[in-house]
Amino acid sequence: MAGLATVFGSGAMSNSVAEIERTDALFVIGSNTTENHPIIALRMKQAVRNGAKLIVADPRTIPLVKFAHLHLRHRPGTDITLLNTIMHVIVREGLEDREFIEARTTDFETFQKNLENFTPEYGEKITGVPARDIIEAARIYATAGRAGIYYTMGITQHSMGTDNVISLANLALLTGNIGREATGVNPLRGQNNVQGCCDMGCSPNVFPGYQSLTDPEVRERFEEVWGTRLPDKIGLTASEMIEAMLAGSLKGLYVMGENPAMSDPNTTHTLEAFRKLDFLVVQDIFLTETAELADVVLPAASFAEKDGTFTNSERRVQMVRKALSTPGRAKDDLWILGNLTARMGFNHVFESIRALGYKVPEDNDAKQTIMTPEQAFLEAGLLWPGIRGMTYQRLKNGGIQWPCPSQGHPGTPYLFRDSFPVGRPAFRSITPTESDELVDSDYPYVLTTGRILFQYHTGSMTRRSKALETVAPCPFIEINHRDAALLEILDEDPVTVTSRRGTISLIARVGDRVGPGVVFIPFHYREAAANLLTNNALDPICKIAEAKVCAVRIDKVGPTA
Ligand SMILES: Nc1nc2c(c(=O)[nH]1)N[C@H]1C(S)=C(S)[C@@H](COP(=O)(O)OP(=O)(O)OC[C@H]3O[C@@H](n4cnc5c(=O)[nH]c(N)nc54)[C@H](O)[C@@H]3O)O[C@H]1N2
Ligand SMILES: Nc1nc2c(c(=O)[nH]1)N[C@H]1C(S)=C(S)[C@@H](COP(=O)(O)OP(=O)(O)OC[C@H]3O[C@@H](n4cnc5c(=O)[nH]c(N)nc54)[C@H](O)[C@@H]3O)O[C@H]1N2
Ligand SMILES: [Mo]
Repeated sequence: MAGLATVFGSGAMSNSVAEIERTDALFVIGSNTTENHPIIALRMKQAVRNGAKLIVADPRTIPLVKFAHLHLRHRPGTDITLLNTIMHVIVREGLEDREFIEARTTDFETFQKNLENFTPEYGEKITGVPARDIIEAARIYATAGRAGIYYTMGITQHSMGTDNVISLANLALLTGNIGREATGVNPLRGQNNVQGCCDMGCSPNVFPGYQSLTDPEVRERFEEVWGTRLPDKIGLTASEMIEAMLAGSLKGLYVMGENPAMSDPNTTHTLEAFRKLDFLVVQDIFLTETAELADVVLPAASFAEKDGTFTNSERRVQMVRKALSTPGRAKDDLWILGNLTARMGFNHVFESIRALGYKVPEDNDAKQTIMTPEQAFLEAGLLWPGIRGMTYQRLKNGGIQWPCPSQGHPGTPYLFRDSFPVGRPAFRSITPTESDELVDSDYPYVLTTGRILFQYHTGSMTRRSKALETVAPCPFIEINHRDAALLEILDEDPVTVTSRRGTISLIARVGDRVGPGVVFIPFHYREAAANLLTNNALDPICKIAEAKVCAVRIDKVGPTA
């Protein structure tokens, strides 16, 4: 059975951002789009103005809810039950797309059978969403001509994150909402070039272009062009590296453009792992909390200070051009890596350039020791047909969406029109599992963490901006007014929040943004770092940490009434 996860393996949107305006129904789940993808949110609002129906499934009343026909405010960690229940209703009411199911999928019968117990009443009991709303959501999504799913970290950052994503794929396949314009399964990516990083093989199991490093033929091709032997064993994910550092099997680490000392869950555990390293290099544009721990810090250039390409959520490769000169002794990332590998005596650069048909200077030391961004891009195209048809010349006239296999190819706005890379994907029955840490009498609140509009992650960049600090200067916890009343906490009161892993102090924001029993803290603020509280339990398949659910206690600071 071809795994559904590999259907959407690149992590990119199946469809394009511009298509959002032409959908008939939008299902936004676990994505605070207005705050975290404001430009995409504008398209969603336009879709609603054009007559589309918007369903938001989120434990918090996020700003997008104002535009929604339906808000499913489920309990954090109950997405699978919610989705299975929606699919139960679709099948019960005969709203599934039989033609699509027969032509393009397999294993529907077993799948359908396994949905039988997920009645709306059962769904309500587990998720807290009224049964009638679940029924309405099923009808809106399944009867729309074109329906798109948009999801982000509310879906993935769970110990069952992979199963959550597979459930969304099931939903799209069930209704034939994939492989057509303005439909699809669309993860809105996070960092500005995270898609480009994945495309270029920044995952432990693949080379550039999602080509498996355990496939000997693939490996041979890369070895030939790169002129070196390559490992045939899958490496560690970033989250697994922490455990390997603690175990002493990983002794050296090179961190580039990441600040794990603040962004990884369970900070105390993370810092303990970092202290065990023999050697740490950090390459960043600022001196971060992680850089403070490093043996060597390599100052890098920011996006505005270099040439190259960035790839966005919709697989669009776009050129960036150097607009500012680099401050101090900072150098761009490619320059640093090129020089580092050159000093290690490695000149694969010239092997691959030769393979591209470039004339390689005889005295390559003197003439050119490192690759230019354009050469690196050409080399990537040599090894990955998905971008082979793109050149800097073409990209100068605007971005192009992969796959773009040849010079005359216009690029691909949406995927899977005629087929899936895995052939006919199988429906996969997903049994709900519980979050790793559940509430109890000692830690009675579910903490979910995330972002706000005015700050970016660990704040290494945004907290240097006076304007942003004026608008969003300090950490806070969102708490429902009913819980606040029980705890005798008023809006703006200082509180402490404690989990099994740590304690932080911050102010309370009392209201109705979260439901009773749930609290939210943004993870941007080092003075009350949310990751001191979070759980480092991992999804067993993709190894993402459960940043979206852990159990906490809240205490009022100062004299109680
Ligand atoms: N301003 C700003 N924009 C950003 C970023 C930033 O730091 N600041 N970061 C960028 C990056 S790298 C990323 S990955 C994206 C992240 O973008 P988002 O995923 O939109 O951001 P989050 O705030 O992490 O959480 C998303 C939503 O998940 C909901 N949620 C919590 N628990 C659950 C659950 O169990 N189920 C469901 N369905 N929903 C749940 C939260 O209430 C929240 O509304 O944003 C990108 N954009
Ligand atoms: N509790 C909790 N924790 C989370 C999450 C959550 O929702 N809740 N979300 C998780 C997610 S989705 C993400 S993406 C991570 C983000 O976690 P990180 O990636 O660790 O956070 P950032 O603060 O974005 O760090 C990026 C660093 O890159 C540097 N940088 C910027 N541009 C360049 C460049 O061109 N070159 C180099 N070398 N460096 C550069 C910045 O200065 C910054 O220090 O956090 C994760 N952690
Ligand atoms: Mo992210």
